[in-house]
Amino acid sequence: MRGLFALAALFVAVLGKETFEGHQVLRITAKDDVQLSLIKDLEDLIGLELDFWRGVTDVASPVDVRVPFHSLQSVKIYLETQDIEYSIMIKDLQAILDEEQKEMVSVPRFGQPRNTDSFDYASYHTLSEIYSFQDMLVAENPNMVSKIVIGQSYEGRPLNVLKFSTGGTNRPAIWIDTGIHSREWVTQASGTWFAKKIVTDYGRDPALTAILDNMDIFLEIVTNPDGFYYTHNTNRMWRKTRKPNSGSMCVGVDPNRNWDAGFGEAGASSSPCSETYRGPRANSESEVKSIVDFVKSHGNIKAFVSIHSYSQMLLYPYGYTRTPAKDEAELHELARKAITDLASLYGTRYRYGSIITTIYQASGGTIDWTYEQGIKYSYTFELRDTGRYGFILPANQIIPTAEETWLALMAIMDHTFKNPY
Ligand code: 0X9
Ligand code: ZN
Repeated sequence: MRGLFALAALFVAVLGKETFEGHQVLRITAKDDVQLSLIKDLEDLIGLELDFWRGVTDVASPVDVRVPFHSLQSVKIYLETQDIEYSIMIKDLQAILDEEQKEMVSVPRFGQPRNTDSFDYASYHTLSEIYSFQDMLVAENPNMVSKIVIGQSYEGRPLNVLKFSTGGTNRPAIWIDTGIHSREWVTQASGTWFAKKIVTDYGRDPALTAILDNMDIFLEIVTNPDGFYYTHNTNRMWRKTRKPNSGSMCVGVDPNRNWDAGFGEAGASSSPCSETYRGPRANSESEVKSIVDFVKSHGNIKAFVSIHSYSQMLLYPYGYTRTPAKDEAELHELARKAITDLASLYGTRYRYGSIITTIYQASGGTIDWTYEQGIKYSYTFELRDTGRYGFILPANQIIPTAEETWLALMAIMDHTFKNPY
């Protein structure tokens, strides 16, 4: 069995892209704690090569799992024998990936866009396209936008952050990042749209104008560039960083388990082959450490928003502990306002609350660390959808997703601006 996987990996290395022919995404619903732990047992069966898109939590929340073709029969028989309910969310993953690829190449492009007005916001883009988008935006708006390189990825790519500023020195600031999990493509696409929205709305939207006259905004669109490059060229389903793990054939660390907040506690894996591998130590990933250094040296960040997909949730700390955040009441109320604004556009419904009570226990997560650094308005989004397409959200949902999310971001930024601390 092992040899077979190694051979398959070698094939991919030589021939290019991994395919997901016959892979299905199953939604599994436990009806009691016994069934829940039976589902949990599946996580440890490495040979099945399961990929949990939505992890095992409690009886109330279903589990979404990508099952490779070679494991489908065993998994289905296992579930059926234990009388565990499941449905098929995605019948053939490769079919929707083919659709995604077709959209990326079929959209008429008149060569590369020459400016950010002709950039196609309704399509997914490669790493180099997003990098050149960032440079165009800076060139077009030299008085407002600059590019800061906060570090390098493991493979040596620049970690670019766009700074939106109308002046001042070390003004109070808002941080937004997208794409820390590389396969969550709607997040990098939304980040690109947000960047354009900020320069367009400044001077037009009074609320944003007031914010930018007093605060800076930092936006890291491609927070995990190695992973993102890999999703385009080798494995669309890649989530982690691309740093090799010593003593293991498995590559990468979950950059949302690598932060120094509850690091190593329950809610992350110590196994390098796991999708939620926490890494050898906190901040072992330069993609994480670079943000940590930036946040510390800046010292005046007042809101920190880390954007993921999917599930449609707006979450605040904590993820690693059930102890409520000391600002829980205010964070909860602001989340309610933000998701109400979000829903006003297309009716998209979000759940909200602390990470541990709303999604699942996750240790070493970004916003637990930022909150413990004293950044009160620490939030994380899980954008569209709720599982119909999961991480493969069709490109025609990019703009609606970005538009509605922007309303929630504005609510958070506006509150931060009006409630200095
Ligand atoms: O498991 C995670 O890291 C998050 N879900 S995802 O599907 N995007 O991987 C949930 C953890 C909650 N924290 C954040 N959303 N940051
Ligand atoms: Zn994520």
